[in-house]
Amino acid sequence: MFTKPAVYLIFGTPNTGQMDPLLLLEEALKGGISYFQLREKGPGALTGQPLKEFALKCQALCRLYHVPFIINDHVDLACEISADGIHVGQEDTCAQTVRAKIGHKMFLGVSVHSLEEAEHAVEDGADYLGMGPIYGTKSKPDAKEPSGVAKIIRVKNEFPYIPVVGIGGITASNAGSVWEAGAEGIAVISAVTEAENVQQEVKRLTASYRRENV
Ligand code: 3NM
Repeated sequence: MFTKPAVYLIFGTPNTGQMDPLLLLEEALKGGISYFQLREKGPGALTGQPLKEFALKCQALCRLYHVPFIINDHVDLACEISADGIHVGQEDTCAQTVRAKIGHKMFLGVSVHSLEEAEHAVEDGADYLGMGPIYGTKSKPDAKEPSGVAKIIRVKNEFPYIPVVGIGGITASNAGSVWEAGAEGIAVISAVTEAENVQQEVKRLTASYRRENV
């Protein structure tokens, strides 16, 4: 997994403003995203049956484009609908518990903010790490202080084989240093959800790896 350069899109219905979230997802899939994570959090987030129905629609779209579908935090839902992966943060269900529950049927991503958290996540069986926030972000009100790419470099030094995805305030214009730090992927919310042209923005994010302008 995580063939470089991976462009990993994250959103939930509270992130998509006026735009129909399924339309947004389809545009992003057409643009060539590598992964999609449904992160249904914050004011107005769907829960229960409406969340399940929405997740199933996202999953169906991702399958059409052969893009892995990952669910943030809702471990039971992810198991029930057989998502491709689960992503947990430090405040969510503990990674070790999730790994024990899902075995190796699904992949497991863990958000980390320090080398120590990365060490624990690897011990707990994470398949990849989300490391952030790299830059300032307005998409996560309780985000920690941005720390640039230094921590990615440290984690890649210690764990060269675990894929790392940078997150937090990443755009096509500032992604270059995240790739240079050794990240396999860049994870974004607002760069895509707030783009005027979603397909084009995904292409720009992908091209940032080769420092190309598209
Ligand atoms: N997790 P945007 S930062 C979901 O640091 C999330 O773990 C973060 O959104 C972390 O691309 C973040 O709009 C928000 O900045 C990313």
